Amino acid sequence: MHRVPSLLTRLRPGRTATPSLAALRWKSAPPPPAATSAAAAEPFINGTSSSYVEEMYVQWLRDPASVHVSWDAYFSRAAGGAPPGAAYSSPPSLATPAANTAPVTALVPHGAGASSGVARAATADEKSIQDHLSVLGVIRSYQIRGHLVARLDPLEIERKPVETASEIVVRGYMKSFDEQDMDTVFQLPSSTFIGGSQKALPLGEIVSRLERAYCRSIGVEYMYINDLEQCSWIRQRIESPGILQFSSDEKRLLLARLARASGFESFLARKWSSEKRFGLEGGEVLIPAMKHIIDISSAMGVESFVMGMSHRGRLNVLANVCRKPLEQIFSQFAALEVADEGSGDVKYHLGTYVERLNRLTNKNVRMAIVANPSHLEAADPVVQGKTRAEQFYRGDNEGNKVMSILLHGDAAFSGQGVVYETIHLSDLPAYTTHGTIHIVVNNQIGFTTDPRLTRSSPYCTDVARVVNAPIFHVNGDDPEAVMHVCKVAAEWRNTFHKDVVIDIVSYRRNGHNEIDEPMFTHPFMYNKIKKTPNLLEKYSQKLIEEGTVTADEFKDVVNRYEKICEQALEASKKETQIYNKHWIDSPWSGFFEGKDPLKMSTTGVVEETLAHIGRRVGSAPPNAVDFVIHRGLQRVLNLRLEMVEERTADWALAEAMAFGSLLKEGVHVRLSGQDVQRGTFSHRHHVMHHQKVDMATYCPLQHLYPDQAQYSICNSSLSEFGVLGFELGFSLTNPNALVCWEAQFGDFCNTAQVIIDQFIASGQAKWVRQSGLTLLLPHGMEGMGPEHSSARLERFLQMCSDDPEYFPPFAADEFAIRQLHDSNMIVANCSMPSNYFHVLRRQIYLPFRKPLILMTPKSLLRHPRARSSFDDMREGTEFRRVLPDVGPAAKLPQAVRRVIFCSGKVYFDLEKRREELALQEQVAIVRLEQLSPFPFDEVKQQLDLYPADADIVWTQEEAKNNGAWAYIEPRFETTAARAKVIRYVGRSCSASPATGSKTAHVKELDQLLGDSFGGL
Ligand SMILES: Cc1ncc(C[n+]2csc(CCOP(=O)(O)OP(=O)(O)O)c2C)c(N)n1
Ligand SMILES: [Mg+2]
Repeated sequence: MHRVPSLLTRLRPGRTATPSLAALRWKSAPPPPAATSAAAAEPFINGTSSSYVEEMYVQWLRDPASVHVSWDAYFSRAAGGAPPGAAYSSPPSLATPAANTAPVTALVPHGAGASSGVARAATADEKSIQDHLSVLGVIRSYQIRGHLVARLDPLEIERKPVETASEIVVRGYMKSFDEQDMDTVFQLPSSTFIGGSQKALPLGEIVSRLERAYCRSIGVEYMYINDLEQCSWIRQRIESPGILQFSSDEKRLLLARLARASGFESFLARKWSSEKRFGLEGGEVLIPAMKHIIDISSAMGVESFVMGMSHRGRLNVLANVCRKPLEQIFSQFAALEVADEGSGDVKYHLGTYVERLNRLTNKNVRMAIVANPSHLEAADPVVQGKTRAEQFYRGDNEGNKVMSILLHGDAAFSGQGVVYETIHLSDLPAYTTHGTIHIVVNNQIGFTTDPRLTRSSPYCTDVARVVNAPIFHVNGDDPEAVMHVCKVAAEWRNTFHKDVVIDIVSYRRNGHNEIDEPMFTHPFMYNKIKKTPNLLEKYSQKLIEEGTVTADEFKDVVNRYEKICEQALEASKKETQIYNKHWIDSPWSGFFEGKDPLKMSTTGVVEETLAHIGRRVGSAPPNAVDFVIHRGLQRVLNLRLEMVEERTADWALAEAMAFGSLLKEGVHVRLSGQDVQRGTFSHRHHVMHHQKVDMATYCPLQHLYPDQAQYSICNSSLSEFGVLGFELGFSLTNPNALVCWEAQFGDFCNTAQVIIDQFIASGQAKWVRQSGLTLLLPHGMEGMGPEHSSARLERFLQMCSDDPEYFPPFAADEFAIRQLHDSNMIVANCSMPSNYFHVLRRQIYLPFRKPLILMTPKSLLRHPRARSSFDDMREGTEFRRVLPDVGPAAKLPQAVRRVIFCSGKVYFDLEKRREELALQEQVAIVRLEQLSPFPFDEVKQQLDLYPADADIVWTQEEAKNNGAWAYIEPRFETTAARAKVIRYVGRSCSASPATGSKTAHVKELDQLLGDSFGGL
């Protein structure tokens, strides 16, 4: 016989006044009764109860016998046309109740006069309906609010008193019940699975099953999910009786995995007691959790796992999830010389890649942990991009073979905006990875700060609610509960291909790192922690007590792992060097082999290819008659065809030719960013839109050649950090792809600064990881105000690693490629479409990969002089790092009195002014198209060409403290081997990148152009 939970008994207050049934006003007879507004206005027919009525109605429609007789009576009468209110008259007499089933009449209080039969029956019916509604309310309350009082905290610091807990969950719903009602059997609605095969349960049993499902070690948030099937799917896996039963084998495996997780940390603690390792102690259950997810996903067909995580527990994950050789991990603790390239990184940031057999599924799995900087959560979008790329190149369109797992700290998950930016990519067609499993190692602290001071949201995981991800909070000291939610999460991902979050509530046994004192700031918490036995101790005790393992067996497991660690340590001591390449997270097998790192062919293409691509991107879709295109677009297309006829290309056409020719050569091209399909400046138009049919589009670059590679042109979410990180990740997977990210305006890239600083500029040096990611950053002072003007060229240049005081002694024919090889990234500011064409193609032709940062034009897109002849893009042509003067000055260099060096759009302003001043013979203008690595050799040729006493000037349109000036000045001095070789002409230093006044802009430009030619 069921026992009523005492807390509920204590809670039950005086009964609230029940509304009179006669007062119910139905505007019309059902179906469906609950939908009517008058009914909804009734005190208990609203919200939850109205959906209950609807549910009862649906059930009744299917099978009248399946609902309570009172509902049957009501629906039958209502359906038979009973007038409003009348449908609620007394129900038919009830059948003999089943054992333990209280008939509705039994609920009528003693003393109700027998003579007032109708009134008595009406009262009974009223109570019955009220009770049913309350039961439904209770069930829904547990489903929605049960997590609020679940016993999630292993330290039990925040545990709520029993009474408060119940108030929080069931609120008023239990108030209508008496002690004796607890034995009353209630029909279970189809929105719960607590009955298992039983359709009805006593109220007390209903409550205790709900408590078991929702208020123990698992607190699940899912009722906000809009998809009913998904809600129901979760309910089934949380509520069904017996779901938390584990076999003896499963428990033993779990214990063995826990033993390894704990053993690893205690081994490191013993051997390197004063070394930082950001141990997992307190959250060791993470290891079996991850392994369980991998086992289950592997069984369901996943072959490759791309993972991202921060410092916490990283070494343990490497050792026990990835099974990275322990020797390699241990040798990171020794002060050994690095034997290969790169400046390396601390051991808890390094990436890894392993392929191994999953013992449980007997299938091979590949696991990569992406290298990451200290910047918490910054690797999230990188992991997603890498995952998506793997899926893309495998043709895994639903994520059945490749999946991502992201690990988070509680403080970082709630604090870092990139988490939101990443999660918001999860359902976008060009960015989805078909579901990520997020695991939060929620140790309830961030460095020294309490969650009460680090977030405003109730949970650290609330950000995931925006994408309707279910969130499983689980007590980390209940390892079986953790395994259960891992299983559900893995199955969820496999079923719905959507994100899911596991929040493992745990604690951090030590300080932030092992040499940090936590008692300074958290005396209360840490006194508790000191008294809390570790999980391995607790769980092994439990299994020994229940007879699943013997004490000796357990000891044996622990000792065996200890021995493995000892042996690995001995082996690691024999190592004399460490290799950064052992920690590559994205190996490109086959890419470098057989390649001469200093050889590269030219990047021009045959004219027929240029013309073909030009004609394709200049034409309407093949079925143009049916496909109505915008008139303005038609003009753009016509212009493109004209240019093809004239054998010229503007910026957009040259870009299409670069992309198209690579596609022809089998190179996947992906361009991603905000509004890239049309282009911020309405110049690209890679996707044409049917003007009469919604979503009917045509992308000519996808239809150039029958056997071409795929072209991905992806309008992104309005995020820079998330999307740039994603594209960086994408670029890591396949070196034979041109992956470009375009900023709407160049300066917006500063919201993605972490990706630029921590990954793009320094990724190869730290992690031996190359990337050919290309950034297109619209840049130029055009009177558009302080924002929208500067892509912050100076910042990129400042991060370039070429030495300003070192003129590389490379042979002339190898100078350019050697410099590129040794650089950390390339920064270019092209002034001609042909050079843009070549620099894009060069990204693929290089025998290695380097990030390319391109300042791209705005007004230049349509500048009549910014057009290139096909001759500059044909076979044999290539990217030109410097564009020398080709006019009268170059023809008679001895007569030149001034040489103006510049870069980008200002060239056209200078050229025009020179023409106006008729100074073509006196002034040479030289363009630096590639700023970094600095073309020392070609600049030297230019300096040598002109008279030694010629005035050498650098003109830029950016303010003096911005732009390329600070970068080029010392390099000119190195080139000329003398100080003050070049003088600055341009705007003064400025705090703001550009003026907000158009007039001031024009004046400033006039002034700098005047100064450029002044004194001649
Ligand atoms: C973006 C960023 N800001 C600040 C830090 C400094 N920092 C390192 S760890 C840490 C606390 C992280 O707390 P949490 O995310 O809960 O992870 P835990 O260390 O508790 O596992 C902070 C603030 C950082 N690494 N990254
Ligand atoms: Mg934390």
